[in-house]
Amino acid sequence: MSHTKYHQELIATAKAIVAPGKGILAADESTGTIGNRFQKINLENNEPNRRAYRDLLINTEGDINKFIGGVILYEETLYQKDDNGTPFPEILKKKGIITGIKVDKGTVQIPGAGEGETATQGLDGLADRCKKYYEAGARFAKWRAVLKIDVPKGLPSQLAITENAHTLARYAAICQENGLVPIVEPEILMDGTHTIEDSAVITEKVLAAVFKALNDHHILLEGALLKPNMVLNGTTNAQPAAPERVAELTVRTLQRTVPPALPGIVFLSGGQTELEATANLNAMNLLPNRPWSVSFSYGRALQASIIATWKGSSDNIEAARKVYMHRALCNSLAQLGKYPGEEATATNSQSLFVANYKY
Ligand code: 5MM
Repeated sequence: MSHTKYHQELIATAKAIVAPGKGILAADESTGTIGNRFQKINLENNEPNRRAYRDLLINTEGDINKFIGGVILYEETLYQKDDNGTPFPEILKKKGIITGIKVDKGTVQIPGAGEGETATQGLDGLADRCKKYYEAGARFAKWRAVLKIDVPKGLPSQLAITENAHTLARYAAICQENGLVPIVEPEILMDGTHTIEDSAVITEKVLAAVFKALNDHHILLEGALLKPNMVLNGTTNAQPAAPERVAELTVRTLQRTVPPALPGIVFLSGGQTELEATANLNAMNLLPNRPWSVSFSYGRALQASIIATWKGSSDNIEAARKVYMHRALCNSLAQLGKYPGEEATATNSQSLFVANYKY
């Protein structure tokens, strides 16, 4: 990229987020999405409850900053404060955790494309919003594009791939111009009857298009991160593939498409269980030829058991924080290829581990 005044800062920020043992907590659920999560614990989706939940995560003490390099927030959370009146980004900064912000405005059907094929909105006014978010303490951003696989119908269509690659690149350029490291998230949904081999072919095609667009738009790869899906069996195809197979096909796909200039690949979990997401990440980090940090940016796979433990009650905050610490530690070890399983992790760290807990 031609040189924005943030050139060196972007490179340093991207590198710090994915430093050894670190990944990202994606806590940027929009109001509707967090409502779906709260519904599972019968909790009303209102501003005080959303603030209380984000406070639980952000005000977790101790070693959390050794495992979590960045937290992605939703706009509402970026401007909220804890009970002492300290803005959330300031709390994260004190802990050495970098604040991120979701900047997309959701998806809409692409007219003329396949059924359910979407474009992501939010480019209008994005530069101004990035400037405001930077002032509020954000140093990286996230934009989610969504693609779906339907092999008999030929989806994703070329139109959906081209549109989403282009929009991701436009978003990334605007972020870098304004000091935010862009996380580029082309999520190919795991729903469907496709095989893991189909997923590999399509993920390779999509990532190749995304990196061509990033190059066309002069993106500074050293100051950006990729948030892809893992290569998996479709959810209605079969049982989940073994971690070794997921790792083999996912790492092969990345080797074929992602330049070594990119500092980090931070996977989304996409509906995998917490344990699957950790085991698959660990298996990838046991393979050779990974020029990038291979890490996590999990939403559901970090938070499902935290929310289930919290249940919306202040009595459960400490227990929920221990669950957060445990999952973050497991994923941190997986990022290093040193995850020994749930129980051994808990024993070694004396962290809270609920035997037979159903993740
Ligand atoms: C945490 O959820 C993020 C925002 O979702 P909505 O736009 O639907 O509110 C989402 O982009 C998330 O960061 C990624 O999908 C990864 O989360 P998962 O749960 O797949 O790890």
